[in-house]
Amino acid sequence: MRILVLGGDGFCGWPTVLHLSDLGHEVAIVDDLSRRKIDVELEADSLTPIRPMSERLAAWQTVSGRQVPHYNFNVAVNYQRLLDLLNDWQPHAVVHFAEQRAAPYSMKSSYHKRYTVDNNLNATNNLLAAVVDSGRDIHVVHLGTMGVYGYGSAGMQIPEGYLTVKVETDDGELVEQEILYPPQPGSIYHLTKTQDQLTFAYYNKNDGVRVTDLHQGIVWGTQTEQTRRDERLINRFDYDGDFGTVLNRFLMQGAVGHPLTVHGTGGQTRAFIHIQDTVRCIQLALENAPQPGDRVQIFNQVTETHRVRDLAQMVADRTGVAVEYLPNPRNEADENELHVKNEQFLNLGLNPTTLDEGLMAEVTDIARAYAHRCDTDKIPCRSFWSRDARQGVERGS
Ligand code: USQ
Repeated sequence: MRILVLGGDGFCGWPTVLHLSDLGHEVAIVDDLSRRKIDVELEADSLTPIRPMSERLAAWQTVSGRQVPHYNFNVAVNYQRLLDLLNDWQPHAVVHFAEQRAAPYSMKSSYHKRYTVDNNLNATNNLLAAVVDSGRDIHVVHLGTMGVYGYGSAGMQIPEGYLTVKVETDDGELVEQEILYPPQPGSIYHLTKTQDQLTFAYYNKNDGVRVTDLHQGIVWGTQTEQTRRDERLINRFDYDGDFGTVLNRFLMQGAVGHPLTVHGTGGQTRAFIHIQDTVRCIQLALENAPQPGDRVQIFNQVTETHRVRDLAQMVADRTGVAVEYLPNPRNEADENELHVKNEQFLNLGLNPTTLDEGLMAEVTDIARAYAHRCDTDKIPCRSFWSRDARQGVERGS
């Protein structure tokens, strides 16, 4: 297959590119390197020493013998370049990661809210409009988020995208309908992903665009089979207060002896997946495309759920570092239950990497190995969901 990966330089995009290329697919990257520019803005680097794009690609060619071209432009802005590329390169599928993906970054200021909305919504709309304009039957695979659902339910398992509801007609008759699960975004970033869902539903209905939307949980881990092959291929590892996600932050904090930063009571339950399983899920989604005329296909891309405080305890037990309960900079429920369906990927053959297997390897191979690159000043979360949250953190309560 010819597969264009939008956002192929990022944390999920880069290992996906290598995984698909290694399988023998023809892969090309579109990426404006905006994630690296945000590192400059935040004065925070990946814990792992990621190499410049040209060096990464040259290393991959040396290691695998495969060439991956890189096109440097912004899909949210450069519509014509995107359309020309679809027409010239003629991909069978496009994997869309080209969105700002950090909830805290999206909440930092009105600038960051507006940037996230402009970038994410325009990237998705440009892609779909270009697919239609090209007249080609291109399968769009999008990386969405579990956060579109909120993190609770009315006591049932969160379904994979669609909910069957019974509504009463004017005659008092009960009729069944299938609707998108009611969106409940918890940040401006998550809001953009809920809006993406409507955009997909519209282009699917109006133009028959074939779309798979992957509602992914929090990714942990760093390396995949391919990124491990040469240090120049190493994946990024974010630990700062904006882009670092909870489990990878705890692993790094454990490695450098920093108290583990639990927000609030740590009773938040979230869904997780290892980066190796992410790339496998993208492969499975590409291999199992919806048929022409099918509605948007939605998979929950998660393998296990955990409470934040339990994760902190797990890392504390393995590293001997203390757990610290901090005022929560976010506006989120203190405690929640989370039951999520994920049968579709399991039925397609996903064999999950579990925390039990991978946790200590991650601490030693990555977090400890690169601990000398950590700037502990970048660990605290300095993005607040509201004035009250900021004051709470400043008061320390
Ligand atoms: N948390 C802590 N301590 C920390 C960092 C986070 O207690 O040091 C807590 C947060 O308050 C939150 C939970 O851990 O309750 C998860 O936070 P996170 O930063 O790991 O994840 P989140 O902001 O939700 O976003 C991440 C990715 C995003 C993806 C999403 C999947 O950045 O791209 O869509 O996970 S999900 O969470 O399932 O919506």
